[in-house]
Amino acid sequence: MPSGAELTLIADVSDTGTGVRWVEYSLDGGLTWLLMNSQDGTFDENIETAEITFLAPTASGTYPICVRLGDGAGNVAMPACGNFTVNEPPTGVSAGGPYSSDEGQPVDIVGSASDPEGDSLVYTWSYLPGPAVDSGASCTFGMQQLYQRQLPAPTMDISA
Ligand SMILES: [Ca+2]
Ligand SMILES: [Ca+2]
Ligand SMILES: [Ca+2]
Repeated sequence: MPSGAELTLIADVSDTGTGVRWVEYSLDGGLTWLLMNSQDGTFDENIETAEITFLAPTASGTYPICVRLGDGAGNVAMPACGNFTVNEPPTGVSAGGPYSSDEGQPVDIVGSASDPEGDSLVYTWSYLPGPAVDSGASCTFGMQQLYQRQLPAPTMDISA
């Protein structure tokens, strides 16, 4: 997910004795705990669903997330933990251009994009004819090569 995205955590919890009385979550490995809400309004049964909505951290990375619950007898369950990843989408995506060519002739097209985390990117191209292209003209993309952080430079043939 991107940084700052709204994230809803849903946890199914149960207690075999007195029933669930509270559910908490932690985003810092168990140092700080915050209450979650009961999906049916009250933690008063043996089986409950807890939920909470929060904003993802603003820095890229993998974060721990833990849930724990307490019953009516004062028992606190061992936390259950997992993690989630904050990863930004590519930025500065540009297809370059505008491009032009005679009918039947290839066009070299070069675009660019980058990723905040330096993730390997996969690119796809599509073609939208401009007003000077005859109706019914077709366009095919040639072999595409993939580069990290650099758009491929396929050839594009236009014919009519
Ligand atoms: Ca219990
Ligand atoms: Ca309930
Ligand atoms: Ca990324």
